[in-house]
Amino acid sequence: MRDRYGLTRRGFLASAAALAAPSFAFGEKAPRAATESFNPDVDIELACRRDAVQILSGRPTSVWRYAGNLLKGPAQTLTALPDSYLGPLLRFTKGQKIRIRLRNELPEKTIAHWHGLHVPMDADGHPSAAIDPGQTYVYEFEMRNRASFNFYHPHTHEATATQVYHGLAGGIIVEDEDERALGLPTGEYEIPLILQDRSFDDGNQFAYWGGMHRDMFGFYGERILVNGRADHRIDVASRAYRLPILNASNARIYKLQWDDGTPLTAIGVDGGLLEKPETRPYVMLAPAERVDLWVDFSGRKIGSKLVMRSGEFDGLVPPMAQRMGGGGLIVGDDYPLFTVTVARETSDSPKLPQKLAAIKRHRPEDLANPDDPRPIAISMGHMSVMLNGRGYEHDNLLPIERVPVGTVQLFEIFHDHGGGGMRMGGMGMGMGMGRGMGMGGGMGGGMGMMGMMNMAHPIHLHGQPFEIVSRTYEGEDAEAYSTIRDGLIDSGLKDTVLVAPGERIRIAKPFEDFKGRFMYHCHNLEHEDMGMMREFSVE
Ligand SMILES: [Cu+2]
Repeated sequence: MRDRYGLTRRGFLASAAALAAPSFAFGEKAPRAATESFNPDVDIELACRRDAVQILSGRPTSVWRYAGNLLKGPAQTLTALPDSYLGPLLRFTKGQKIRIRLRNELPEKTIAHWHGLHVPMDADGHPSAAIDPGQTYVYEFEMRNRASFNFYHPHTHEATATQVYHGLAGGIIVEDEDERALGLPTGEYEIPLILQDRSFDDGNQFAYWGGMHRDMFGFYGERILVNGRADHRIDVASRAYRLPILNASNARIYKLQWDDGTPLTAIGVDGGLLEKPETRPYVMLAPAERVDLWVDFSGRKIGSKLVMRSGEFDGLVPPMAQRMGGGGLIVGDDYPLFTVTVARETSDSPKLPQKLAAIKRHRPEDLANPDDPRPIAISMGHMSVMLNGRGYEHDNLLPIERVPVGTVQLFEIFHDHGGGGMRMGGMGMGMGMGRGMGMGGGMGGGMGMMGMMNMAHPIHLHGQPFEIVSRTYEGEDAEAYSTIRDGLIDSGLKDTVLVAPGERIRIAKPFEDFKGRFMYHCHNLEHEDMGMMREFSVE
């Protein structure tokens, strides 16, 4: 085990020896090439390469990054973020045929995943598709998603966390006609914000500290970076803005709130617009989750400032993990994220639409298994994190991981403190296991090792977004839960859901259009690399 993880950790150090060692037993095959019959509306080259950027004063920081080049398509397809290591903002339109040529100029294998997009398996960045240095992988797909804010990042087996950490990440905006018709703020009035945390060593280089604790609980950095910038500031006019926000941190969970107590108005989440705006005192944002905020600065004085903070919360991360990373920025404490200054006056502000979108809800009769949910059981043990009692293994499916194409499946995601690999394996994980597996008690405080290991996990399913059918709290620490509960937005379409200790969540997830292998995993990237990842075979 250690050797396997050790290989990955050395990877960023770019040793030729690491390259020579077989990293995983996938069959060698040529990377996917462009197909002549596919006539793209948009053709992009995306190189993964080393670079250096000025983040702090003094020495520049060495990074890995996506560098984009538009070969064909509208000029707005690629927007570079100024002075940032983050990849260009990709802007697509529903219905577009898209080709992306991913070129690996890094010293180790990589593959990119378009988080949130509903694409065929060979365009999804399955870990088995990872390409060697010098190779190019060609993705070709049609944009089926509705308007939404998505996330691209590596999905390299056992190296996702380090590759994202060193800079490989970017945002994807999908537009469609329904959303355009609403007249929401666009152009300079739409500001995507990508939140990450990083630690720096004395030489201004990214430090990936923490060893075994980091792998077990996730990496927590000491500085907040927004769009790759430290101490991020935004100048705005006195009018309404749209702020799509993505948490691209490896593990850190944010509780977004304005410093003056102004409530937050959410208009969208992972899978696009909500049916109507929702106002909350704060919004929880776990890794890979998105929230689309409507913020109206009308009536605010020129020169006035508003600070987005991450507010105090309890119960999501074990105390021993909260203080990791040198202690600069404790998870669940209150700290600033970015500052907005009202810099100029304007009177042409749009009005917030009271109806945003229609979301198709699945009725019980639409579900293939309304009375027998497929389990996604979360468990943590000593130096292991598992889903359904197993770690990651390509091509070794549990019966519940075989899904008929064209169906909508009910899942139940829960913390399984009673389950070790043996027990779950021994029970065979048959189709009828949805119930009775969760060990209802001991969810909240827990005891001993299991209590210490009790933490929240952002669970992500690839492919089409899902609907949250129910979220119930069965834990024993209602006080801790009350510090996050009002910030969970379950009304929209999601692809990642935060599962807090003590929670049991049911989701309805469609598997339409594409057969093949699609991942489900924890989006705490250290957990993902530790094996908290499985795959569905859609067949
Ligand atoms: Cu996790």
